[in-house]
Amino acid sequence: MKIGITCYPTYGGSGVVAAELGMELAARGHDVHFISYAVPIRLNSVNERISYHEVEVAAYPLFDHPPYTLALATKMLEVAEENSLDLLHVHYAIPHSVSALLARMMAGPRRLPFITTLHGTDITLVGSDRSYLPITRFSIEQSDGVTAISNYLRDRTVREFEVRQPIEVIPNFVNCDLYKRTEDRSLRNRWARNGEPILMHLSNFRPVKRITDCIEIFALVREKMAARLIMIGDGPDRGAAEYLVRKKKLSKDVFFLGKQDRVHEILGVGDLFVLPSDSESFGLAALEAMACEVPVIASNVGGIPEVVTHGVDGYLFEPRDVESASKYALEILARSDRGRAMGEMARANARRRYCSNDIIPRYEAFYAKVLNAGAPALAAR
Ligand code: GMT
Repeated sequence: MKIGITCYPTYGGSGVVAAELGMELAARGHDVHFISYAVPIRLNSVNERISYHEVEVAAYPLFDHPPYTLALATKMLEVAEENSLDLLHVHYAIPHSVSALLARMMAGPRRLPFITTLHGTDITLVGSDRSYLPITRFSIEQSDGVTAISNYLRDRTVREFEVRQPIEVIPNFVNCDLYKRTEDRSLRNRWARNGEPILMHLSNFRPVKRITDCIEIFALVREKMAARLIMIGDGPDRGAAEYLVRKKKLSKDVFFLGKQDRVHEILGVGDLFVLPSDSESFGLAALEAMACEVPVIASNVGGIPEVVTHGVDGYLFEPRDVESASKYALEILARSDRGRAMGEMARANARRRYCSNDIIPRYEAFYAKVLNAGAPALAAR
């Protein structure tokens, strides 16, 4: 198949999923065309089946807000025509599915179906802003196929948007051959020379992630035992988190690594992953940690309970309850055999339910279903 993929290319789970999906599809023999304003994060594979098409938005003094949605629609059509794309697959509804809808309309008799994958804040935050709701609902309903990355997100979309369109749940996935325990001790020694346990967090540091709670949880753990905290990523709340680290005199124990490309290697030395978000439709970073045999403590919100099983491969706590979170952290870290056993369960569960080898064929099957559904209409033309 020839597939056009659009996503937010900068830091964020939906861009990661789109990039990983494109690379996996290319490895399975499909031609993948990324259409976006920057090269998607983690798109690091050089492959003749992967192309990148940059969307440039013309600046003009009249445009206080350059019309990206229109530039994207134009580029989608251009790429589709030049490369005979079979379909477009957009990640994050706003505004990508509106652009795809315009591209499909402009394509005229040449059929250009599009699939929208819902990721989370496109529905839970942005989509619920009343001003965006009608157009989000319209573009979802106009999609030739819609997927959501968790049951929670599917149910919430149906409930709040009252969409009639069926939504198929195709969960996020992890490449279990790439994401695994890092045996190289030198990487671990970089941060924990004396064998201190390592807590980790990975996100885009937006307010919804509550990264200052990671610091609060770590501070409570640190009162009881030696430990290190590694913060991977960047975003608006980094300054507040760094300030809190200084205030609590933890600068020697907490490392802010910024945005990283090879997160699989870093996660692979962790002993505990911390995800205290206020809201999370899936929690891809938690899954990636689990594949690396890292148990997770996370807030009991959204789609997280579909990924992390309380008491088996991690623990769940009420959002903002840093006291309970720190108790769970200590329970895992104070007994390394318990932590290891939970880590092994975490990898086993990640492999069993979310391995890319099993999930990518579900996207392929969904593409085929959408293409076949359109075939009679095309034949009738
Ligand atoms: O976390 C964010 O705000 C970024 C957002 C995105 O779309 O880039 O992440 C969402 O999609 C991820 C990938 O599917 C999910 O793992 C995250 O749970 C989801 N974030 C939220 O729902 C807050």
